[in-house]
Amino acid sequence: MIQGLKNGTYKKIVVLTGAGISVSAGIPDFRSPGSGIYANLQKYNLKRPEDLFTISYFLEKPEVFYEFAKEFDLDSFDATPTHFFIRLLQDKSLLSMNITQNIDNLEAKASIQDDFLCQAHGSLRNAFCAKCKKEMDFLTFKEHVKAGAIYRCNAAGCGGPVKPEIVFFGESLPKSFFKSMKAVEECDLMLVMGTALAVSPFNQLPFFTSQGVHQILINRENTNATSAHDFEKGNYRLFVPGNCDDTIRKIVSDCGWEEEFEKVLPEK
Ligand code: CNA
Repeated sequence: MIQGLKNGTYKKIVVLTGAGISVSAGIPDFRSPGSGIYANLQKYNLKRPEDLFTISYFLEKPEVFYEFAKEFDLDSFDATPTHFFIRLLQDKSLLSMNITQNIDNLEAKASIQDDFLCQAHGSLRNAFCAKCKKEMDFLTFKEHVKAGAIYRCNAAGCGGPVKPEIVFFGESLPKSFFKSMKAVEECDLMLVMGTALAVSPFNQLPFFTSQGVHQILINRENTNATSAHDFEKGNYRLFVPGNCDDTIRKIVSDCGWEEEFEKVLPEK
């Protein structure tokens, strides 16, 4: 399959990404044992780690998410070599769509254009009232987070807590996610990187490619919680274990793209 990248077999590549591709930037993922966010939430006394990102819990106790958000200034992180590899695919007109679960906006820092990007779980660009959905001022939301104060909706009679435009458990995905299905159906290669494929409906996307389309999982672990997600099964799937930045550098070298890759990487 890697050979197919080199010899130009694949021209409509869909790249599915998750929190693992931003780990080398310094942003923890959810589920990595020990270092993941879910393993480090003891102080919040949650019944389930997912509660922190669940809409019903947020409406009841917004202060917990606000306290958590105060610890993370996602503006301060830089895109990783893996993000820049996706940008290289874009520059080579091989990228059909990068569908990401990430909300950190590192794609923009790697100059991946909005036309080639679907942020399936939203992003940290806008803020909305969690109750009446009124758009609120994002900078004011950030200021409140910094100050440890809950920003409340100013619509008459509402007063709901304001949250960033990231999709919480229990909320619908943006329309752009469903639009991106066309790219999935038409792709000739699916690259899946840095995700446990544990969140539905995103984790259903690999089932919507045409029959026999090659799919490569680049991840520290196989996503084999269900056999349907096992990338070591089926002769059109390949699991490449390891850190995605390392695998990306190997692919770049195997394809002879080192010079082009160095050009898109930021200067050290
Ligand atoms: P996850 O469930 O935490 O899974 C991450 C996967 O990446 C795991 O299988 C890890 O083994 C793997 N992994 C970790 N580091 C690396 C690495 N360097 N190289 C290769 N693989 C690695 O996260 P998912 O993205 O699968 O779950 C979806 C959630 C996570 C979405 O709703 C996101 O919004 C949410 N999330 C996003 C961010 C972010 O935007 N950076 C951070 C944390 C969580």
